[in-house]
Amino acid sequence: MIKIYGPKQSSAARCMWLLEEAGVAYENIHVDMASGGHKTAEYLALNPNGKVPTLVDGDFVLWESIAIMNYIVEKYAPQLGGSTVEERALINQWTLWSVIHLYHSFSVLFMQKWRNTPDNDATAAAHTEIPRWLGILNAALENKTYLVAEKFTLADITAASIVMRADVIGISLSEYPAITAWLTPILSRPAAQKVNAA
Ligand SMILES: N[C@@H](CCC(=O)N[C@@H](CS)C(=O)NCC(=O)O)C(=O)O
Repeated sequence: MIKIYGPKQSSAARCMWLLEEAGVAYENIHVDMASGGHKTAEYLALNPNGKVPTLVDGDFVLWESIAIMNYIVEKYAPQLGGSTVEERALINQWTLWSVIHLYHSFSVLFMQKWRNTPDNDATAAAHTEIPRWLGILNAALENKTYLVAEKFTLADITAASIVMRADVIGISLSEYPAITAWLTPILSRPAAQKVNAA
């Protein structure tokens, strides 16, 4: 059975959400990040970055959440990966954008919670960047139900898995009506509820 290492409150959540959507059985392996479980020799042997998530599928080991999600889509849920070259390219565009820009800025604010001394420059930069990223996402979602090709895809899971944490970092989505109109039904999907509500 597939194993996903990492807590549901981390980037591992989007991999598990996708597995739930795909109807693939998996085991979530607890990694106690508070006590450095992601920095142990045993874990570093799987993922030398000391970050979560990591997927183990039999003898196959894979890290980086987007690589993991692409693997799951290709192997188990091709319907979530787009049906034309253009759809797949746009899905790739939004998944990469989500982790490179959106996740990066969100994670800066997350990390401040754990720092003894806040990094004021990084915090200020994130507060400048996040409205820009959310503005781009909001514009892309105007009059649309989903990000790509008017169907639910990997792109929606990836972007939503990050945006849904806005309240945790004190960011209001009230100025982004197209985002909230998209996010609310997506987070109500049974697969999302199973992972994110826990
Ligand atoms: N690009 C990586 C980012 C992974 C990442 O930053 N994971 C965080 C949790 S959401 C982590 O493990 N942080 C612990 C650390 O950096 O020490 C991915 O998408 O898999």
